[in-house]
Amino acid sequence: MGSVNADNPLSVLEDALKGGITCFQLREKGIKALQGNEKKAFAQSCQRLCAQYGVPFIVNDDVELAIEIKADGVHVGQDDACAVEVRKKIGPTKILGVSVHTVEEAKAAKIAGADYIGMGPVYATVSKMDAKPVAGTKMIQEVSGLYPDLPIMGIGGITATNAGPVFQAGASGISVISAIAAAKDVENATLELKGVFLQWKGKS
Ligand code: TZP
Ligand code: MG
Repeated sequence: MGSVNADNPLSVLEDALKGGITCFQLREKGIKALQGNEKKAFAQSCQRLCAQYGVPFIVNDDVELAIEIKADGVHVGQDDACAVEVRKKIGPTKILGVSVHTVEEAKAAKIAGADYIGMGPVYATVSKMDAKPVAGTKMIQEVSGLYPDLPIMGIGGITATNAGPVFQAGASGISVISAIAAAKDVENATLELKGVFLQWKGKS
């Protein structure tokens, strides 16, 4: 997570759940990433916590793990497994998220059966080393105009202070790492982000 809270990720997750996150995605990446059974055990700990709060638990990249532990869904990027194949593997009811950067990719994700698309990085990010160049909100605006029924999650450098334009461009939600995971008070930081979300989307 590249955060001051990285030593205790489960307590970060629990505080974020208390603060009101509505979805959690496990991104186990980097040189210290857990593998094999350790990764599975950690994933299941996160999954149990999410279940206690009634929050969907999604696995990034690792389709097989998601299927094995009966996660609520999977998120894949353009360089990961093909979204059409992932949809076939996980069946019609699990959540499928796909990262996209262009209108064409958004269209393909929709056709593949994506439940939502992730778009970014909206702003500069310190959490993804191989992130694409900063995209701003223009592409979100374009894609939300073309596919108004396809939920868009803005991602990349989003905070409570700069989230407004992301919603204004048509995003249904925001995905964050550092604004929550690196916060001194994780629950409060989450509440603050939730407040911005509710201001724009007006639901709980
Ligand atoms: N994809 C695009 S930017 C990003 C990902 C996974 C990282 C988002 O992290 P942060 O800390 O919210 O910028
Ligand atoms: Mg990926």
